[in-house]
Amino acid sequence: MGSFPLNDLFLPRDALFLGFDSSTQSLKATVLDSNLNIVTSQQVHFHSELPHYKTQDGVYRDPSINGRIVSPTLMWVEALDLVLQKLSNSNLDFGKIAAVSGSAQQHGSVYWKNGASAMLSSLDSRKPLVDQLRDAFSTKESPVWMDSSTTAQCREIEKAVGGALELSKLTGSRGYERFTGPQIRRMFETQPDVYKNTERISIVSSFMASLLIGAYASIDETDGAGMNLMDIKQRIWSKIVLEATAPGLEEKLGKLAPSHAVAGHICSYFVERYNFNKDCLVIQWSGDNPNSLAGLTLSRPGDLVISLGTSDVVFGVTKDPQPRLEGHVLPNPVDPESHMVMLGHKNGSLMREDVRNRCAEKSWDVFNQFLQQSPPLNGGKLGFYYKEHEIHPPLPVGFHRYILDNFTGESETLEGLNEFEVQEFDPPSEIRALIEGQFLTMRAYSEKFGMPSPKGIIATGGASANQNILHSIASIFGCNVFTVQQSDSASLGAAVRAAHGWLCNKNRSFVPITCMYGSLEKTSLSCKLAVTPGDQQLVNKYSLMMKKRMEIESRLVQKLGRC
Ligand code: ADP
Ligand code: XUL
Repeated sequence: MGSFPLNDLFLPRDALFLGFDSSTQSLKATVLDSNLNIVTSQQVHFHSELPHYKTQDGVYRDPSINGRIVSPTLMWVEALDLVLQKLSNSNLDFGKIAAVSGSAQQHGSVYWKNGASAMLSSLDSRKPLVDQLRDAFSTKESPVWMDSSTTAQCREIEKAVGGALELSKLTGSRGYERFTGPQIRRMFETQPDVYKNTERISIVSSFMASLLIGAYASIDETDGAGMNLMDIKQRIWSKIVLEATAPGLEEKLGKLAPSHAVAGHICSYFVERYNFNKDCLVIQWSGDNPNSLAGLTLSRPGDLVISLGTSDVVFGVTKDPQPRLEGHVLPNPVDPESHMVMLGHKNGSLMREDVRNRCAEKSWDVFNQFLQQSPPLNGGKLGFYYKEHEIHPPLPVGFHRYILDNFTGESETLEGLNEFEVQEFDPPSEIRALIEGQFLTMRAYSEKFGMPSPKGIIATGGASANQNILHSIASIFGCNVFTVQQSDSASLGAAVRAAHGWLCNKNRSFVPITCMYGSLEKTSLSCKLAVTPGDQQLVNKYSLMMKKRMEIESRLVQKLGRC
């Protein structure tokens, strides 16, 4: 465990640790005490509480450019003051906060205009941030993870480095449309003046940290792995990929930093406006999925996390990462010895909301009643539902419904199992086809990516509040499903990382995160069993259905696929 003075490694008794999550639909904040128990939490929902930005669920979908999806950068700035104001109204003693960190939606990028660092370093605490940073960006619209307009750039970058697998071996992922490198290349190609007028490119995590320290924060090595730009082995920018992406890029990106490092002290704006202590540390921010991993104390080998936020994501930890054509390898933000393996699906909660609104009177209760009414395996009804271009599988917007002829799930092979396409299902079948489809696909891709058959799954994110969805996950993956006290594990994990970064700083070198835990059951990080898998026969039947689904999917990809 290293040679550090264990006796000194305690979090100060009355210290607090603040974690944010700047996600697609909201900015959330969670405060932990030094026993890692939640003291308070707050959030700002972009769509309803900042309506003047006119976003739909936090984003703009550009009707004139296929797949272009952006968010207004200033909305994130305004949300920061608003959530701090809410925390202040709840009588939080900001003076006790020893360290702050944060999570952010991964991959999204912010373009700071030439001269913006001067604005950032001279913030006046009497005026809101948003009024002082209106002119700080060379484009007001930040491309976000939902964007899929960069297929050409992905292929160009892959080609320049020797192919998709080569890019994956170098950076942890092949070229993905939402990753920041292809996004930057597209900016350089389609808006060269914006690129030229940019002195610094942040990703959403380093952007929010920059606001807090009043200077440009480094990109952390974990979120940096979501850019298709970082050499995953050496954790430095990869020269060959930088060159394949855009000229003069290294200078605009700044340096990388480990996730546990201090980004800086909180700047005077926050000290004067909210009474933060001037010694409060800002620990490097990271991506929402990596920080969820920190908040969920994923330690048992073979456990997986399924995050059900705007996106559906599955991830786990490995000591032996093998970058492939599908999925992502990222550094583990709380353990330099291991990596995180991750797979994302774009059509998560917003797709479920669409089907709920169309088939279930816009009510989760009705949605759940229909899910209970329809039998597991759905009488052989299978659906593919994409309201956005999907990542896994690479299929465009569209819905496809099939019925498997006389499907019982009893046979061992796919022989003689035929399907026919239909135009619609009744509402209960539609809802079950959506839910089973989402998690059969997730299981199939996680197996393809070499993730182990999970011994247990921790479910998190907004939709993990739904027991019926968790039931389907347990039956399809064939294991227990656990939940945590707070479905927002990203801001919780950020607060944990704030405490961990504070300890590492005190120790002057990395400290294993387990040193902080004590008895996990007594903290807000403990998991509880939510559902069990049911009978093994059903799991086997789902395995057969999954194989059939993948066969149909591969035909769909051949016919309609983008990659
Ligand atoms: P993000 O962090 O990506 O902004 P969240 O983790 O906050 O997203 O999750 C928000 C989503 O949670 C909403 O879009 C909503 O569809 C989903 N959600 C909330 N409650 C339920 C529920 N009871 N059943 C299913 N989904 C739910
Ligand atoms: C992960 C991804 C999404 C965003 C959503 O690769 O694109 O999960 O992080 O916040």
